[in-house]
Amino acid sequence: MKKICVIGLGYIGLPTAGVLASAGYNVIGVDISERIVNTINRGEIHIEEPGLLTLIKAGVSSKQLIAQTVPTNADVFIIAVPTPITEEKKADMRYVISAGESIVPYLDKGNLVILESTSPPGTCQNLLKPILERSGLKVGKDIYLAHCPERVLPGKILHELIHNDRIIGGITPKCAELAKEIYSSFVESEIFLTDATTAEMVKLMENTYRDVNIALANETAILCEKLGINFWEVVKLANHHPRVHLHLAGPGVGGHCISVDPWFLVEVFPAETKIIKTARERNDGMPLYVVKKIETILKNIQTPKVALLGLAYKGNVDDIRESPSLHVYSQLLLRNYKISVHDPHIKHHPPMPLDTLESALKDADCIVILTAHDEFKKIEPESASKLVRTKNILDTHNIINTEEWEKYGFNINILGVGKPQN
Ligand code: SAJ
Repeated sequence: MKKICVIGLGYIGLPTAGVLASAGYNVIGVDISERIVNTINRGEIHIEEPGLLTLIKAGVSSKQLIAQTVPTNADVFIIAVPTPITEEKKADMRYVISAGESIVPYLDKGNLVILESTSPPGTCQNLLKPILERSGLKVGKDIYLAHCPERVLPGKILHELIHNDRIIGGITPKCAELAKEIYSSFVESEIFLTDATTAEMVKLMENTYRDVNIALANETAILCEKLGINFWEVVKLANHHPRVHLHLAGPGVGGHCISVDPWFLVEVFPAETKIIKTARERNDGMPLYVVKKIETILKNIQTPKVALLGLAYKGNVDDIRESPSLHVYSQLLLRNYKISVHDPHIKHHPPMPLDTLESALKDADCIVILTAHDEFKKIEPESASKLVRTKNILDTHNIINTEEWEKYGFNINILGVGKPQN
């Protein structure tokens, strides 16, 4: 069976290494972090994802999966490293470059290299191919290069890895065919082949589609507040139309994908990306919009304490990358509020102190739900009412039972719900 080296053992690399190991490949997982490598070799994991622990435990105990800090010779190299953005909103390709460079000494005739990391259009052709060819081997002739963008949803990664359709773009058709052989070992749905730049663009447009639609939802929520009507009712009713799918408003767009990927297009085509850029700015402005709402709620309270519920960027995950909660937190700090933060999915996040639910709510003047964790839907308004100092709640995801909270005397504020105008 072929040997596969997976470079980068994060949210995508680790589950991919796990499913490849369970498909029978000899998988070498490579990560620059010794802590991560040691964790995996103990049969443990460093991220929260349903089903992942069992998968990795099985891979490690059957010796199909071994982690190490440096690459090694293999038949296939899969690069799954982060592609963040810089302060200037440019794609930071340092990790892709160093991953590419790190495998050059191990490349051999017939090897296949697959880039999974989401990347600006042209990355395989113009960035990775020249790096790999430093080995003296020609892409498309001696070695093969394809882009197979990951498209899985955190929280559902294992299911989606197996059941989502995959797009594979090769530098040449043969590159794509060879990559398909690998993914066919675990993908149960369709695999579509194309060229590398098209695959890069497909991935970027999927997330841009979502970002633009979320921006539209956030803008609609703001309009509804001004109109004194309920955004959530507007969405429900509009979505009865067969060709309309309004998205949901929230405190902003987080995660390593949707809030990042559209910038890759803006960077390459600054003059043409008008809608994409405006949408990005609308979503990036939402944390401040939420902070302004908190300010209004607390305007008559001396030295107010705000209880922020949810640090993760979305419900039921422990991922805080680009989380709108971090922006809300730092904006509140600037305003000298007392702040407590509770997130049942995150144990610690230095230097920010995390509280238990009880200590977060204790003496709070406003509870702010920032993440749609299931746990927050179950908070008892009765016990909350006994802990807080002032009974204010702001729900940015419309997840609470407003009648119940009202019953216990709370002043209810829901993002997107305006006060009726007479
Ligand atoms: N959000 C809204 N309103 C919505 C939907 C989402 O405000 O109607 C917010 C969420 O709260 C969150 C952010 O958007 O902050 C993104 O969450 P998400 O669940 O929509 O997406 P991600 O970033 O976790 O994963 C996305 C997925 N892409 C698409 O759905 C098109 C996933 O399939 C990709 O693999 C992933 O990006 C990626 O890696 O690119």
